[in-house]
Amino acid sequence: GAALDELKKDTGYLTIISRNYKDNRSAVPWFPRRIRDLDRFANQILSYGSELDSDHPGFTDPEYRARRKYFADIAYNYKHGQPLPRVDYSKDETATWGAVFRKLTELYPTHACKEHNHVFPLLIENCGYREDNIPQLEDVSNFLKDCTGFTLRPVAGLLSSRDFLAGLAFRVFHSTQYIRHHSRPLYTPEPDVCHELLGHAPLFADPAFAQFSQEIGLASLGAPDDYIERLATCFWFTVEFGLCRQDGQLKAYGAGLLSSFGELQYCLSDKPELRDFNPEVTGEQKYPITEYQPIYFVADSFESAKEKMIKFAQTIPRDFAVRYNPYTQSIDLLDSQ
Ligand code: HBI
Ligand code: FE
Repeated sequence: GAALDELKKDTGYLTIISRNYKDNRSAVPWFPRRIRDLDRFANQILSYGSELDSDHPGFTDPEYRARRKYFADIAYNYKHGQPLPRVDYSKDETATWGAVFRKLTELYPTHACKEHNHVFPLLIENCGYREDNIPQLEDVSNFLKDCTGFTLRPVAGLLSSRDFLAGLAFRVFHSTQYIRHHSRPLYTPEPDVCHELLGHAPLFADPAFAQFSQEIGLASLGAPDDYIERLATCFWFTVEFGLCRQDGQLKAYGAGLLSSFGELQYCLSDKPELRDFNPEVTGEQKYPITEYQPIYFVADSFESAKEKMIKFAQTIPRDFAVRYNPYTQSIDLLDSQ
């Protein structure tokens, strides 16, 4: 169609498809084609990390707000290829991490999936995961790169679903670097370094999980808004709140569960409703964001979840297909019909 002709007219990798696709139904929404295109997301933050809501635990703490500004500025200025800035965390910040680390590591042996339990000792050994130390994003990113090619990028605040998912197509995970307010160590209304490093990072070291995550990202590139919504919902019920069955037992693999002492216990109790993961159905499910999930979706394996995601991606209306080229770290476009 016309959109594909537009794509082909572009010389090589420097494609800019359409920035105002909302006014033009046949246009393809812009998406990053090269890994350094992700630098553009830094100034498209929905809410900058230092702007706190009035009910945020750190709202009235000027020191905390200044600290949040410091982290937001690091991320805002970060460019692809640079080392991730190392941060000296304060005594208070490290104590907050310690409280979270101590509680969660009590539960992992019984509640976390086997992949998480396999990787966690490696993070202790290689990346400074300890009760008295907040690991540096740079060390975790380098470790993940060796395992699966995943890397971390600092992010200054909340990205749109479209931008956040696009990063995954390049095996890039946008990570916060600040920590929650010390007044409520087991509560955070937003992602923080505990959520990213205890919840997300371990699974990105697993090859099958990394592939599954990248498939969600690839499916999102140039997809219409209603499909971005479905993919973001699939992301929510897998990468954030997914359960899996392993040796006949239910285990948690979602980062929202692996970083919440309360919900990690609740999700494996008899209270929530369980359904099988299936992108067609899961992608339509409504969910609360401020309370424990009433419904969880269960995957048989990351391999099978990945296969289902690839099949689902083929139902997305796009007149081109995408391939990640790891040699150039860029997206190749293919005629799909
Ligand atoms: N942005 N920085 C950041 N971190 C997230 O975890 C995140 C996001 N934007 C959207 C999002 N998560 C999800 O809710 C899905 O929409 C993908
Ligand atoms: Fe998350």
